[in-house]
Amino acid sequence: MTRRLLLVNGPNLNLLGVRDPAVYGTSTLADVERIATDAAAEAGFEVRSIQSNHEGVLIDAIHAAREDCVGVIINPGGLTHTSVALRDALTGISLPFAEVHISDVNNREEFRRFSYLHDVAAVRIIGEGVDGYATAVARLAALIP
Ligand code: CA2
Repeated sequence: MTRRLLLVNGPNLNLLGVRDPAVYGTSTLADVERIATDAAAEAGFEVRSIQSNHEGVLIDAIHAAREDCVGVIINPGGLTHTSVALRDALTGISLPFAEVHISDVNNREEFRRFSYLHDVAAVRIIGEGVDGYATAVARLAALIP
């Protein structure tokens, strides 16, 4: 049976490639999902993708991953900096997860420097653009026996 990773993209990431190319580049969410899926296939995994602008929908998808996934790759968008609930969902399912940020959150506004996931993520990839999703998949896959 192919092992599965859940790819989670949070609020506003549906706008990728549509607005703000100077910060986030020109790739779309579909491109991101393909990059992650291809990297996962290289490592022998398949990917289920979800993007939502609603915190509860993201939390439900993370809970469901407990049933049939072996790890999670997540770009929580702005929820990175605000959401204890998302942190609790991710720690609650006891699966290793990778936190991805397309932009260099350490060199933008001060409020983007703090992440509620920073001390519980197995892998953190920051500021590599959309290729960071491939790095995150490879690094996470390497941790999964
Ligand atoms: O750099 C990242 O990947 C972020 O997680 C993206 C979030 C931002 O709130 C985080 O601080 C860093 C924003 C999601 C994308 O928002 C867009 C808005 C307009 C156009 C394209 C994307």
